[in-house]
Amino acid sequence: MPCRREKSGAGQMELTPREEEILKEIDRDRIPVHVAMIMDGNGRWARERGLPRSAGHRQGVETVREVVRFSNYLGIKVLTLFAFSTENWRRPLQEIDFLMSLPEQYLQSELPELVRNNVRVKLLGDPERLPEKVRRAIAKGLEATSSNSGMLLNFALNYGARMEIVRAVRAMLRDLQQGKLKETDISEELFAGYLYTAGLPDPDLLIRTGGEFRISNFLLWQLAYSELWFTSVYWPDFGRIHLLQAIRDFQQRERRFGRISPEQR
Ligand code: V07
Repeated sequence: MPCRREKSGAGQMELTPREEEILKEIDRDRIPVHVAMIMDGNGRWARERGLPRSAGHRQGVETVREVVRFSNYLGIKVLTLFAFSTENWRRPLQEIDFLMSLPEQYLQSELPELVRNNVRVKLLGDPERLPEKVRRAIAKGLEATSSNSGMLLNFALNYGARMEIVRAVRAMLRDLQQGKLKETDISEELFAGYLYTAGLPDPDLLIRTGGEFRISNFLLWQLAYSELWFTSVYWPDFGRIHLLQAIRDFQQRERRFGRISPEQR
């Protein structure tokens, strides 16, 4: 019996012949479980068109919509998007204001579809510094999708990996002092449980758009064994075809997690 793929809740999707071509080279049973993305190049995309940076960010949200839909369709279980770093507060105030309007905008238009498609939304990062209206919009999104069991959509917002690690150390020390754990309990697994990503599998694949070859303080602990995929394509131009290429390349790589390959043995 042919295997039908609608369980993820994404339903049908019309693919272009080029997309179909790449999809045929992909093993649908080996889709990366967790994909993380650094969505870079929005400002340059705008500048090259003589547009304000905000136009790049707005177009970037369109890409988020499309990527979320398509990831769900492909059966990715966890999608983690780096939306705003702890370093981004150094940007001009006007740009920050605009960026801070995007979570609400996105959730306002997408929440019904996210709910329908069984997607669960989560925040990675410190909500404390976020404006009240952003916190409220996100709380509503979390609440409305909290019982969903399909794809988990993580937005890293006011996120920095070193800060995440420091925060985890503090929380662990607190538990140590309160006698909830002892020094010999400390292990990689225990420590991972204090991170924002507690309970989630590490990313199998990190995609960075925009032509830079850096990790930029994103998921430092969690990316230890991830496959990294870089493209010069700007985030607003990133599309289904690129995600398909990334997954195809991912499947052609040999993941060893520090072991030697069998033919070397
Ligand atoms: C932002 C669009 C994508 C390109 C990168 C910068 C601009 C979606 C969100 C978002 C965040 C939280 C949430 C729902 C949506 C977002 C910011 C910037 C700050 F719960 N896109 N996007 N947030 N950009």
